[in-house]
Amino acid sequence: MTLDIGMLGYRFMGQAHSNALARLPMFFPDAPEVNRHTLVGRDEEALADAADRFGFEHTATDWEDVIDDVDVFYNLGPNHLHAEPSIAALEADVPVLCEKPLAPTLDEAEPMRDAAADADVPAGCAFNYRFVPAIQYAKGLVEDGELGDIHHVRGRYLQDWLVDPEAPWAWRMDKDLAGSGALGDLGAHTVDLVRFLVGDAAGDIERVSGHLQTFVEERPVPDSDETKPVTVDDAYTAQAEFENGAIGTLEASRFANGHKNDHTIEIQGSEGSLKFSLERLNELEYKSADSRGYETILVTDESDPYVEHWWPPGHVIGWEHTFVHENYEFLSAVAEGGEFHPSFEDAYEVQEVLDAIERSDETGEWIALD
Ligand code: 4PW
Repeated sequence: MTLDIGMLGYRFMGQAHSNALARLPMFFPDAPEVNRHTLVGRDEEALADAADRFGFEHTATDWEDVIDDVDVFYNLGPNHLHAEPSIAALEADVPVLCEKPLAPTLDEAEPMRDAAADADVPAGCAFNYRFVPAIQYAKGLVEDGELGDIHHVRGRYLQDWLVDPEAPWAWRMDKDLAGSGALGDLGAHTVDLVRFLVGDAAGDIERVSGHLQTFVEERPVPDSDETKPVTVDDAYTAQAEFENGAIGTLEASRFANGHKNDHTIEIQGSEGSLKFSLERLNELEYKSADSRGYETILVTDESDPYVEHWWPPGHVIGWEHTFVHENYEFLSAVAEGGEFHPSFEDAYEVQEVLDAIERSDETGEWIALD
Protein backbone atom coordinates (compact mmCIF):
# COMPACT_ATOMS: atom_id res chain seq x y z
CA MET A 1 0.00 0.00 0.00
CA THR A 2 1.35 3.43 -0.95
CA LEU A 3 0.42 6.41 1.21
CA ASP A 4 -0.28 9.64 -0.68
CA ILE A 5 1.09 12.59 1.30
CA GLY A 6 -0.39 16.09 1.29
CA MET A 7 1.96 18.67 2.84
CA LEU A 8 1.04 22.23 3.87
CA GLY A 9 4.18 24.39 4.09
CA TYR A 10 7.27 24.36 1.93
CA ARG A 11 9.87 26.34 3.79
CA PHE A 12 12.16 25.19 6.63
CA MET A 13 9.97 22.38 7.98
CA GLY A 14 8.68 21.42 4.51
CA GLN A 15 12.25 20.85 3.49
CA ALA A 16 13.13 18.92 6.67
CA HIS A 17 10.15 16.53 6.34
CA SER A 18 10.49 16.14 2.55
CA ASN A 19 14.12 15.17 3.06
CA ALA A 20 12.99 12.61 5.62
CA LEU A 21 10.42 11.14 3.22
CA ALA A 22 13.06 10.86 0.50
CA ARG A 23 15.54 9.09 2.84
CA LEU A 24 13.07 6.51 4.20
CA PRO A 25 13.09 3.92 1.36
CA MET A 26 16.90 4.04 1.23
CA PHE A 27 17.61 3.58 4.95
CA PHE A 28 14.36 2.21 6.44
CA PRO A 29 13.24 -0.37 3.87
CA ASP A 30 10.48 -1.60 6.18
CA ALA A 31 8.85 1.87 6.24
CA PRO A 32 5.53 2.18 4.40
CA GLU A 33 5.86 3.33 0.81
CA VAL A 34 4.92 6.97 0.33
CA ASN A 35 4.11 9.14 -2.62
CA ARG A 36 4.79 12.86 -2.28
CA HIS A 37 1.40 13.77 -3.75
CA THR A 38 0.56 17.47 -3.21
CA LEU A 39 2.45 20.40 -1.74
CA VAL A 40 0.30 23.28 -0.49
CA GLY A 41 1.23 26.96 -0.19
CA ARG A 42 0.21 30.44 -1.27
CA ASP A 43 2.98 31.74 -3.51
CA GLU A 44 2.53 29.75 -6.74
CA GLU A 45 5.99 30.39 -8.12
CA ALA A 46 7.86 29.51 -4.91
CA LEU A 47 5.55 26.54 -4.42
CA ALA A 48 6.23 25.14 -7.91
CA ASP A 49 9.95 25.47 -7.33
CA ALA A 50 9.73 23.74 -3.93
CA ALA A 51 7.51 20.94 -5.29
CA ASP A 52 10.08 20.29 -7.96
CA ARG A 53 12.98 20.17 -5.50
CA PHE A 54 11.09 18.19 -2.82
CA GLY A 55 9.71 15.63 -5.30
CA PHE A 56 5.97 16.41 -5.10
CA GLU A 57 3.72 15.50 -8.03
CA HIS A 58 1.16 18.31 -7.61
CA THR A 59 0.74 21.72 -6.00
CA ALA A 60 -2.35 23.43 -4.55
CA THR A 61 -2.95 26.88 -3.10
CA ASP A 62 -5.92 25.80 -0.94
CA TRP A 63 -5.53 23.02 1.65
CA GLU A 64 -9.29 22.33 1.50
CA ASP A 65 -8.88 20.97 -2.05
CA VAL A 66 -6.27 18.47 -0.90
CA ILE A 67 -7.58 16.66 2.18
CA ASP A 68 -9.89 14.29 0.28
CA ASP A 69 -7.16 13.35 -2.21
CA VAL A 70 -4.48 12.21 0.23
CA ASP A 71 -3.95 9.44 2.83
CA VAL A 72 -1.86 11.53 5.23
CA PHE A 73 -1.78 15.28 5.91
CA TYR A 74 1.37 17.08 7.11
CA ASN A 75 0.61 20.48 8.64
CA LEU A 76 3.89 22.39 8.57
CA GLY A 77 2.42 25.88 8.29
CA PRO A 78 2.84 28.74 10.77
CA ASN A 79 1.22 28.15 14.16
CA HIS A 80 -2.04 30.03 13.42
CA LEU A 81 -2.67 27.60 10.53
CA HIS A 82 -2.38 24.48 12.67
CA ALA A 83 -5.95 24.19 13.97
CA GLU A 84 -8.41 24.46 11.08
CA PRO A 85 -6.71 22.24 8.47
CA SER A 86 -5.67 19.64 11.08
CA ILE A 87 -9.19 19.40 12.49
CA ALA A 88 -10.69 19.14 8.97
CA ALA A 89 -8.27 16.32 8.11
CA LEU A 90 -8.99 14.41 11.32
CA GLU A 91 -12.75 14.81 10.80
CA ALA A 92 -12.22 13.16 7.40
CA ASP A 93 -10.21 10.39 9.17
CA VAL A 94 -7.00 11.49 7.48
CA PRO A 95 -3.97 11.04 9.82
CA VAL A 96 -2.16 14.29 10.67
CA LEU A 97 1.42 15.12 11.57
CA CYS A 98 1.42 18.75 12.76
CA GLU A 99 4.41 20.93 13.60
CA LYS A 100 4.91 22.29 17.11
CA PRO A 101 3.66 24.00 19.18
CA LEU A 102 0.24 22.41 18.64
CA ALA A 103 -1.42 25.85 18.39
CA PRO A 104 -0.76 29.49 19.30
CA THR A 105 -2.89 29.21 22.46
CA LEU A 106 -4.37 26.58 24.77
CA ASP A 107 -7.88 27.55 23.61
CA GLU A 108 -6.96 26.83 20.00
CA ALA A 109 -5.21 23.59 20.96
CA GLU A 110 -8.26 22.18 22.76
CA PRO A 111 -10.46 21.45 19.70
CA MET A 112 -7.40 19.91 18.02
CA ARG A 113 -6.93 17.54 20.92
CA ASP A 114 -10.66 16.72 20.86
CA ALA A 115 -10.68 16.10 17.09
CA ALA A 116 -7.74 13.73 17.54
CA ALA A 117 -9.51 11.89 20.36
CA ASP A 118 -12.60 11.41 18.13
CA ALA A 119 -10.63 10.23 15.10
CA ASP A 120 -9.55 6.63 14.50
CA VAL A 121 -6.22 7.62 12.97
CA PRO A 122 -2.92 8.86 14.44
CA ALA A 123 -2.56 12.58 15.14
CA GLY A 124 1.07 13.39 15.88
CA CYS A 125 2.86 16.55 16.90
CA ALA A 126 6.34 16.90 15.42
CA PHE A 127 8.52 17.17 18.52
CA ASN A 128 11.47 15.74 16.60
CA TYR A 129 13.98 15.80 19.47
CA ARG A 130 12.34 12.73 21.01
CA PHE A 131 13.87 10.85 18.08
CA VAL A 132 17.51 11.68 18.81
CA PRO A 133 19.15 8.29 19.57
CA ALA A 134 20.90 9.73 22.68
CA ILE A 135 17.56 11.00 24.03
CA GLN A 136 15.96 7.56 23.63
CA TYR A 137 19.03 5.99 25.25
CA ALA A 138 18.65 8.46 28.13
CA LYS A 139 14.97 7.58 28.48
CA GLY A 140 15.94 3.90 28.73
CA LEU A 141 18.33 4.69 31.61
CA VAL A 142 15.67 6.68 33.47
CA GLU A 143 13.04 3.95 32.88
CA ASP A 144 15.42 1.23 34.09
CA GLY A 145 15.79 3.16 37.35
CA GLU A 146 19.50 3.84 36.78
CA LEU A 147 19.12 7.44 38.01
CA GLY A 148 17.12 6.46 41.09
CA ASP A 149 14.73 9.06 42.46
CA ILE A 150 14.71 12.16 40.29
CA HIS A 151 15.60 15.37 42.15
CA HIS A 152 16.59 17.93 39.49
CA VAL A 153 15.56 18.62 35.88
CA ARG A 154 17.10 21.50 33.89
CA GLY A 155 16.16 22.33 30.34
CA ARG A 156 17.27 25.31 28.30
CA TYR A 157 17.05 26.12 24.62
CA LEU A 158 19.29 29.01 23.56
CA GLN A 159 19.53 30.74 20.19
CA ASP A 160 20.82 34.20 19.22
CA TRP A 161 19.26 35.06 15.84
CA LEU A 162 17.42 38.11 17.26
CA VAL A 163 20.23 39.70 19.27
CA ASP A 164 20.74 42.19 16.42
CA PRO A 165 17.94 44.82 16.82
CA GLU A 166 17.92 45.20 13.02
CA ALA A 167 17.13 41.51 12.43
CA PRO A 168 13.96 41.50 10.30
CA TRP A 169 10.41 41.05 11.54
CA ALA A 170 8.85 37.63 10.87
CA TRP A 171 5.60 35.84 11.76
CA ARG A 172 7.35 34.19 14.71
CA MET A 173 7.33 37.64 16.40
CA ASP A 174 3.56 38.14 16.17
CA LYS A 175 1.23 36.99 18.95
CA ASP A 176 -1.75 36.34 16.65
CA LEU A 177 0.27 34.23 14.24
CA ALA A 178 2.65 32.48 16.63
CA GLY A 179 0.96 32.65 20.06
CA SER A 180 4.21 33.19 21.91
CA GLY A 181 7.90 33.63 21.06
CA ALA A 182 10.83 31.72 22.52
CA LEU A 183 8.36 30.10 24.93
CA GLY A 184 6.24 28.31 22.30
CA ASP A 185 8.85 27.95 19.58
CA LEU A 186 11.68 26.60 21.73
CA GLY A 187 10.26 26.03 25.20
CA ALA A 188 7.64 23.66 23.76
CA HIS A 189 10.46 21.30 22.72
CA THR A 190 12.00 21.43 26.20
CA VAL A 191 8.72 20.79 28.00
CA ASP A 192 8.01 17.87 25.66
CA LEU A 193 11.45 16.35 26.26
CA VAL A 194 11.15 16.78 30.01
CA ARG A 195 7.75 15.04 30.02
CA PHE A 196 9.13 12.30 27.72
CA LEU A 197 12.23 11.67 29.84
CA VAL A 198 10.97 11.95 33.41
CA GLY A 199 7.16 11.91 33.06
CA ASP A 200 6.99 8.40 34.52
CA ALA A 201 9.83 8.71 37.02
CA ALA A 202 9.04 12.19 38.43
CA GLY A 203 5.36 12.48 37.44
CA ASP A 204 3.65 15.50 35.93
CA ILE A 205 4.70 19.11 36.35
CA GLU A 206 2.35 20.23 39.12
CA ARG A 207 3.04 23.96 39.26
CA VAL A 208 5.17 26.58 37.55
CA SER A 209 6.29 30.14 37.95
CA GLY A 210 7.41 31.97 34.85
CA HIS A 211 8.88 35.19 33.50
CA LEU A 212 8.70 36.39 29.88
CA GLN A 213 10.77 39.25 28.45
CA THR A 214 10.79 41.17 25.15
CA PHE A 215 14.04 43.05 24.59
CA VAL A 216 13.33 44.71 21.22
CA GLU A 217 9.80 46.05 20.76
CA GLU A 218 9.74 46.57 16.97
CA ARG A 219 11.66 45.34 13.96
CA PRO A 220 12.13 46.32 10.30
CA VAL A 221 9.85 44.71 7.75
CA PRO A 222 11.93 43.18 4.94
CA ASP A 223 11.90 45.12 1.62
CA SER A 224 10.15 48.18 3.09
CA ASP A 225 10.79 51.29 5.22
CA GLU A 226 8.30 50.14 7.82
CA THR A 227 8.69 48.49 11.19
CA LYS A 228 6.28 46.11 12.93
CA PRO A 229 5.81 45.53 16.66
CA VAL A 230 7.16 42.43 18.34
CA THR A 231 4.22 41.14 20.37
CA VAL A 232 5.76 37.95 21.78
CA ASP A 233 8.54 37.14 24.24
CA ASP A 234 12.18 37.09 23.15
CA ALA A 235 13.07 34.92 26.15
CA TYR A 236 11.48 33.12 29.08
CA THR A 237 12.55 31.49 32.31
CA ALA A 238 10.46 29.25 34.54
CA GLN A 239 10.75 27.06 37.54
CA ALA A 240 8.72 23.90 37.91
CA GLU A 241 7.74 21.46 40.62
CA PHE A 242 7.06 17.82 39.76
CA GLU A 243 4.60 15.40 41.33
CA ASN A 244 7.41 13.50 43.14
CA GLY A 245 8.88 16.70 44.61
CA ALA A 246 11.64 17.09 42.00
CA ILE A 247 12.40 20.68 41.07
CA GLY A 248 13.15 22.00 37.61
CA THR A 249 14.30 25.12 35.79
CA LEU A 250 13.39 25.88 32.19
CA GLU A 251 14.67 28.62 29.92
CA ALA A 252 14.73 29.66 26.25
CA SER A 253 16.01 32.68 24.42
CA ARG A 254 16.52 34.08 20.95
CA PHE A 255 18.99 36.60 22.46
CA ALA A 256 21.55 34.23 23.99
CA ASN A 257 24.53 35.75 22.20
CA GLY A 258 26.90 33.03 20.99
CA HIS A 259 24.38 30.15 21.21
CA LYS A 260 23.02 28.96 17.86
CA ASN A 261 20.83 25.95 18.55
CA ASP A 262 21.83 24.98 22.05
CA HIS A 263 19.19 22.72 23.60
CA THR A 264 20.39 21.08 26.78
CA ILE A 265 18.70 18.81 29.29
CA GLU A 266 20.18 17.74 32.63
CA ILE A 267 18.67 15.29 35.09
CA GLN A 268 20.07 14.44 38.50
CA GLY A 269 18.76 11.55 40.56
CA SER A 270 19.68 9.76 43.78
CA GLU A 271 21.73 7.13 41.87
CA GLY A 272 22.98 8.88 38.77
CA SER A 273 22.81 11.87 36.43
CA LEU A 274 22.52 12.69 32.72
CA LYS A 275 23.42 15.64 30.51
CA PHE A 276 22.45 16.05 26.85
CA SER A 277 23.31 18.85 24.43
CA LEU A 278 21.76 19.11 20.97
CA GLU A 279 24.99 20.61 19.66
CA ARG A 280 26.69 17.28 20.52
CA LEU A 281 23.76 15.06 19.74
CA ASN A 282 25.70 11.84 19.27
CA GLU A 283 26.86 11.98 22.89
CA LEU A 284 25.30 11.54 26.28
CA GLU A 285 27.06 12.45 29.52
CA TYR A 286 26.22 9.90 32.19
CA LYS A 287 27.24 9.58 35.80
CA SER A 288 26.31 6.11 37.00
CA ALA A 289 26.03 4.97 40.62
CA ASP A 290 29.51 3.42 40.39
CA SER A 291 31.44 6.27 38.78
CA ARG A 292 32.87 9.37 40.47
CA GLY A 293 31.94 11.74 37.66
CA TYR A 294 30.36 12.04 34.26
CA GLU A 295 31.49 9.76 31.44
CA THR A 296 30.76 10.50 27.80
CA ILE A 297 28.86 7.74 26.03
CA LEU A 298 29.09 7.91 22.24
CA VAL A 299 25.62 6.86 21.05
CA THR A 300 26.61 5.58 17.61
CA ASP A 301 26.68 1.81 18.16
CA GLU A 302 24.46 -0.42 16.04
CA SER A 303 22.62 -1.40 19.20
CA ASP A 304 21.69 2.25 19.91
CA PRO A 305 18.19 3.42 18.97
CA TYR A 306 17.78 3.77 15.14
CA VAL A 307 21.56 3.71 14.53
CA GLU A 308 21.62 0.27 12.84
CA HIS A 309 19.84 1.96 9.90
CA TRP A 310 22.71 4.40 9.30
CA TRP A 311 26.46 4.03 9.48
CA PRO A 312 29.02 1.87 11.37
CA PRO A 313 29.89 2.94 14.98
CA GLY A 314 31.49 6.38 15.25
CA HIS A 315 30.03 7.63 11.96
CA VAL A 316 27.88 10.31 13.51
CA ILE A 317 24.37 11.36 12.51
CA GLY A 318 22.86 14.87 12.55
CA TRP A 319 19.79 17.02 13.12
CA GLU A 320 18.04 15.95 9.91
CA HIS A 321 18.09 12.29 10.97
CA THR A 322 15.68 13.08 13.81
CA PHE A 323 13.05 13.88 11.17
CA VAL A 324 13.68 10.58 9.38
CA HIS A 325 13.16 8.65 12.63
CA GLU A 326 10.04 10.66 13.45
CA ASN A 327 8.55 10.13 9.98
CA TYR A 328 9.38 6.41 10.17
CA GLU A 329 7.51 6.00 13.46
CA PHE A 330 4.58 8.16 12.40
CA LEU A 331 4.05 6.53 9.00
CA SER A 332 4.49 3.03 10.49
CA ALA A 333 1.75 3.85 13.00
CA VAL A 334 -0.46 5.08 10.14
CA ALA A 335 0.13 1.94 8.04
CA GLU A 336 -0.26 -0.48 10.94
CA GLY A 337 -3.17 1.32 12.61
CA GLY A 338 -0.98 1.80 15.70
CA GLU A 339 -0.46 4.64 18.14
CA PHE A 340 2.00 7.47 17.66
CA HIS A 341 3.61 9.59 20.36
CA PRO A 342 4.02 12.54 20.73
CA SER A 343 0.27 12.68 20.04
CA PHE A 344 -2.03 15.71 20.00
CA GLU A 345 -2.89 14.79 23.60
CA ASP A 346 0.83 14.92 24.55
CA ALA A 347 1.16 18.25 22.74
CA TYR A 348 -1.93 19.62 24.49
CA GLU A 349 -0.36 18.77 27.83
CA VAL A 350 2.80 20.63 26.76
CA GLN A 351 0.59 23.58 25.81
CA GLU A 352 -0.98 23.55 29.29
CA VAL A 353 2.48 24.08 30.78
CA LEU A 354 3.28 26.90 28.32
CA ASP A 355 -0.05 28.54 29.11
CA ALA A 356 0.58 28.28 32.86
CA ILE A 357 4.04 29.88 32.44
CA GLU A 358 2.43 32.79 30.55
CA ARG A 359 -0.27 33.21 33.19
CA SER A 360 2.33 33.15 35.93
CA ASP A 361 4.22 35.94 34.16
CA GLU A 362 1.01 37.99 34.02
CA THR A 363 -0.02 37.45 37.63
CA GLY A 364 3.40 37.22 39.25
CA GLU A 365 2.26 34.07 41.05
CA TRP A 366 2.88 30.32 40.87
CA ILE A 367 0.23 28.56 38.73
CA ALA A 368 -0.98 25.05 39.58
CA LEU A 369 -1.65 22.60 36.74
CA ASP A 370 -4.75 20.41 37.13
O1 4PW B 1 11.35 23.95 16.26
C1 4PW B 1 12.46 24.78 16.30
C2 4PW B 1 12.34 25.96 15.37
O2 4PW B 1 11.19 26.65 15.38
C3 4PW B 1 13.69 24.05 15.85
O3 4PW B 1 13.92 22.83 16.36
C4 4PW B 1 14.87 24.99 15.90
O4 4PW B 1 14.49 26.27 16.33
C5 4PW B 1 15.17 25.28 14.52
O5 4PW B 1 14.28 26.39 14.21
C6 4PW B 1 13.61 26.76 15.38
